[in-house]
Amino acid sequence: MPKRQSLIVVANRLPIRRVGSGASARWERSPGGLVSAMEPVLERFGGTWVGWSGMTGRVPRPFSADNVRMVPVPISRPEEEHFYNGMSNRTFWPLYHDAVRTPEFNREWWGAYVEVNKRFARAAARAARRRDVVWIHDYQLQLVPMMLRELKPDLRIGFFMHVPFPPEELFAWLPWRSDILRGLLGADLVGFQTQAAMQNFSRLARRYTTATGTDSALEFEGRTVRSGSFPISIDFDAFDEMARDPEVVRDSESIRQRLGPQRKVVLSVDRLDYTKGIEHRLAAYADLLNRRQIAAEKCVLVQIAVPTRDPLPDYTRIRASVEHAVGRINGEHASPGRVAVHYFRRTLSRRDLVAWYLAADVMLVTPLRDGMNLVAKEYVACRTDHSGVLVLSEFAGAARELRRAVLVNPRDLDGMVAAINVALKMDPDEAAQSMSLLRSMVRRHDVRFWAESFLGALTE
Ligand code: ADQ
Repeated sequence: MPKRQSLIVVANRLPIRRVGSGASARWERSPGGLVSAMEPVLERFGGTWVGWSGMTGRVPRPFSADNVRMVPVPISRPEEEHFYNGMSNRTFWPLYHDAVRTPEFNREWWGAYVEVNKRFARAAARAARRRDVVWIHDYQLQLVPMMLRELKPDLRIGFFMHVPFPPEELFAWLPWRSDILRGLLGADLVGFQTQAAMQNFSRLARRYTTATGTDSALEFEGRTVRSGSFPISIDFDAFDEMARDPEVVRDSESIRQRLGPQRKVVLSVDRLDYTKGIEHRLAAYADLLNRRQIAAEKCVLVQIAVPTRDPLPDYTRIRASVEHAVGRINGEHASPGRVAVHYFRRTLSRRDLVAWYLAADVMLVTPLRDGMNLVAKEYVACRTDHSGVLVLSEFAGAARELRRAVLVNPRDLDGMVAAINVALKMDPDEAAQSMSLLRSMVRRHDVRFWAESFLGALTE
């Protein structure tokens, strides 16, 4: 990116969050893939981050933290309900994930979505100087590109969609489909995780707006809008290095000791979200135990789940259903001091997460649909000795790149059972060969590569 321009990141959430209260209140880096992805870019170029603080009370004035200027955008309590819990999480999230839950369409939510997107666009316009580069992120802010262009036509505007972009059969359900496409077409470059998502977008734009052109370059209202696939990734070196830290290695050995040193360890790590296929995975594991293809004495499944979007009914239901399934499996297969499935509902530190990745012989990443899935890449980066087998859903964006994983259709119970069996019994040399190829793939295409490819394409 040329030196004179600075970068403005616009995302639903700021990369920091307020913790503690009263005199001890302070800002802390918030966890998550987007923050890790953008951190190295902003550190290098400096810049501004426009986002919501996650609180609905009074909003702090813009301030600086770690070479980044933070611009908090206010969101009221009713807007949190309509824009965030409603339109973002009960309309777009399920619709863009193959409608695995029925999306709800509500005019009031839409009204709040338009208002909040306007506020983000105005905040970005105020923060940007002539010809700055603005990078807008994700499904909560799809109207911002065009709103911002109308306020400041001289900016370079990029948009990246972290979640899938659905085919016409699903997208056409949306009462505001043309508005969303027009919003996205305000960008100079629209990036997606996969080629398929990019093609869905371009076809829909030609069908529901006046755009013409090819999948990668559309003509719209006298401008060229490019689109492309830019698979997001992780900071490979940071995970690799942490996995070699002697203390982390000791922690992982201690985990294995406590689980039973002779047992194979099968691990899953997800947000407790209905798109992640946790129930299907537990059903497959239960089937293996019921049919005595594995025994709880020899093998243990560990499911680590981060609480997420707690007040929403679909999330309360998935939690109850996962907890019911875990209880049922343990009721039938646990023995004193030895459970068949461990379930931890909590957020772990990066170090603890890496210790778990190191402890796992088999990693099950089996979402029903996922834009990319960073957990799969993190596991690979932590397997410094090239051991371990990744079982990966065909419906995660990551499956386009991680072709040497054991690929599986999470809805195919027999296929899941077979895949877990293959992973548990894989010859160590074959596993090492696959892991080595997976590692070089993620090492080459790390998060810096992702950010630089996108920004390079945006500013060329
Ligand atoms: P998510 O749906 O959140 O991201 P994912 O890509 O797997 O899914 O990222 C989850 C992140 O949370 C990972 O970095 C993981 O380490 C972390 N995490 C998971 N469980 C944890 C736990 N118990 N404790 C601590 N950390 C935990 C969305 C899209 C994805 C896309 C990303 C980035 O849904 O498809 O890959 O954005 O674009």
